[in-house]
Amino acid sequence: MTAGAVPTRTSGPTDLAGLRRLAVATLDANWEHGHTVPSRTLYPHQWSWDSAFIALGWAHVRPERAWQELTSLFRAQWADGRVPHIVFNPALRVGAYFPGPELWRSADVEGTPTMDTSGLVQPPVHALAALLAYRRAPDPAGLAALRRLYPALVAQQRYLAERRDVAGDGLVCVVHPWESGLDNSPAWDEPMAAVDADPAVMRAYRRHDTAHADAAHRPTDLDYARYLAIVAAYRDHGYADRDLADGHPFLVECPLFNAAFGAAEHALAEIAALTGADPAAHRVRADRVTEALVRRLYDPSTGTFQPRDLRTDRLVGARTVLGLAPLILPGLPARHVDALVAEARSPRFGVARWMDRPLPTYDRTAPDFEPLRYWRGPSWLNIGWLVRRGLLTHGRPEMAAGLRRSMIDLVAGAGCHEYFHPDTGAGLGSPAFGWTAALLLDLLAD
Ligand code: 9WN
Repeated sequence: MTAGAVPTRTSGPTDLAGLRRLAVATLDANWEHGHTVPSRTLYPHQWSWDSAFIALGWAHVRPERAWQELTSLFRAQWADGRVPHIVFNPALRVGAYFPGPELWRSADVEGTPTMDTSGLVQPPVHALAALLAYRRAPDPAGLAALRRLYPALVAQQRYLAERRDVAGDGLVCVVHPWESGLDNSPAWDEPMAAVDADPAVMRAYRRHDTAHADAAHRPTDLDYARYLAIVAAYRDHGYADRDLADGHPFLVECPLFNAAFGAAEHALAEIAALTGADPAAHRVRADRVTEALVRRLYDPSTGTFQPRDLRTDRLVGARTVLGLAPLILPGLPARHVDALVAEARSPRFGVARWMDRPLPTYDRTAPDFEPLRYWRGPSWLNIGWLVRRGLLTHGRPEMAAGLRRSMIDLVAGAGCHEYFHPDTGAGLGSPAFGWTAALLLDLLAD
């Protein structure tokens, strides 16, 4: 089936079988010889954390594709263990996405794979996705795939622990907002304000995203000028990670990224147990990450987790949904769980047994809340999925059920959109988005 043949919505909110068909058709239409594109128009290559969520979706309908998805991503892993955030499809024309391989120049770096990639990473949700995919489809082929993936997943964690612990505090530092996955979140406004860049440089480039999505729903030209300046700084040091603290323009410890980093160790412990390896060291590391998150990123004055800007050594002020992500850690102390549950319930995020509006990505009471602009307000299914998982982990089934219902209603009302208006539920961004379809399948199966 072609992308154009996929219906964008179903006949009604209670048509669960129709929703499932829509999700499967969306994934099928985005399947591309061994991996799934997030979107045929906006993101026609392979993206790292998208592939993890998408693999979990495939596990419900075609488990062999779940394993192909993760295997193809890890084929692009660098010798140092990093899993690049974009793996470029060589069959696509130059300019199919901006910034393309000509900006990243991965082939100039030693230890990179034969295919072109970016040099950044994304939240390491892959071990968790692999474990959950196996639980959804626990057959011998899945177990064999887990066994094959395990060393690569361990190397991914080792890269982050050894090369990205810039502050030496046990947490991973992201070197670009794109690494957070929530590119233009208000969480990055303070650290980004210090990045020197002129929006006029964008006149020399053709942005691909604004040809396919409303510019008012996307990051600004000033954001992009800064994104490019940070990429150039990292690339021109050979993506080497040495001396980052001495001058790299963006260095931030993100609560969601580090929650995923810790959750990956928990998942690896279970994968190790399933495949006959030793889980003990993973459990120790998971506990250490949890302890470091609490010590370094929890802000008792707001009762939530905040990113730390390593260039000022201060927590950023904006209260975003990133702060709720540590709920996915089973070892989070009860006091911090209670604080995050209160934050989730507050008018800022509105999670409840019966939700009147979907979960936003930013404090909806903030004066600079933007309901249409990407990660500055709109609702995204991957974030809701993670928060729901956290609520279930800590025994809050009613809030988790409310969140699940609200996410299903979003897709029932608007289709498998990339993101949704946090008041009206209107679909925004790409209309046939991979992880929305995949995570909907996962939610429907519960
Ligand atoms: C840059 C693919 C990716 C997601 C990110 C999302 C968006 C890219 C972009 O799309 O980022 O990596 O061009 O805006 O922010 O989370 O992985 O879906």
